[in-house]
Amino acid sequence: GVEAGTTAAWMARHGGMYERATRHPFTVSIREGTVDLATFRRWLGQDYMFVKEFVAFLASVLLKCCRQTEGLDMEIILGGLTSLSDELSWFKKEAEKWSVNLAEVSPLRSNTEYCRFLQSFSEPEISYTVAITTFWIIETVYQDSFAFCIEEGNKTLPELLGTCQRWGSPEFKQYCQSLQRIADRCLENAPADAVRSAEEAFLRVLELEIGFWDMSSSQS
Ligand code: HMH
Repeated sequence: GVEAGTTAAWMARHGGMYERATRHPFTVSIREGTVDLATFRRWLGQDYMFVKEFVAFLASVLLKCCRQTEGLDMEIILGGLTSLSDELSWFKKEAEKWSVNLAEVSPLRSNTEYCRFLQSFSEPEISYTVAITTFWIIETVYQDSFAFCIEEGNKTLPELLGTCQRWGSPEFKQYCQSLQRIADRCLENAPADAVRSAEEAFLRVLELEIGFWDMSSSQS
């Protein structure tokens, strides 16, 4: 199963970093019902910008998939693109609900840094293995973070439950697990240097996710 793979070994080896990304004070404050709503609005505007760049990233993952592998991966990635399309509509609706003017949002530094990292995947030299592993961990950080906000004992505000369910739902978890199986299969068959690059990208994502949460919750 999923548990025996390379990605699970990384999550164990880098457990501290993974925990910092998925149990960040910002998302924990959502779960505790103490989140500052100005902070939530800032996250919403910044994440909308991020997701637009994430679409372009996923297009590059899809392209590498088509060039490098056979099998059912393509359908799962296409499903991912469809769900990002829904996500963009969701952001627009949610922004209206929270009176966030998306046209006026400009990216903060950590967001720009993360987007630059995503853009680097358009280079054909970056392998499908590294790209799909990166995609998996990006989605998984959100899945794990927001699932915690709707787990037993949460005091999440009712008006934030929709956001948490978007990424915290059992369906989204299953989707992340199917990405994990693809990543593990690729990693099993990849040369050692590709595995090393994928692990570096995994750690870089955790770092960038922590920076993204920090950026959203900092008062400056
Ligand atoms: C910063 N990471 C960030 N935003 C997202 N929307 C996701 C991951 C997952 O979709």
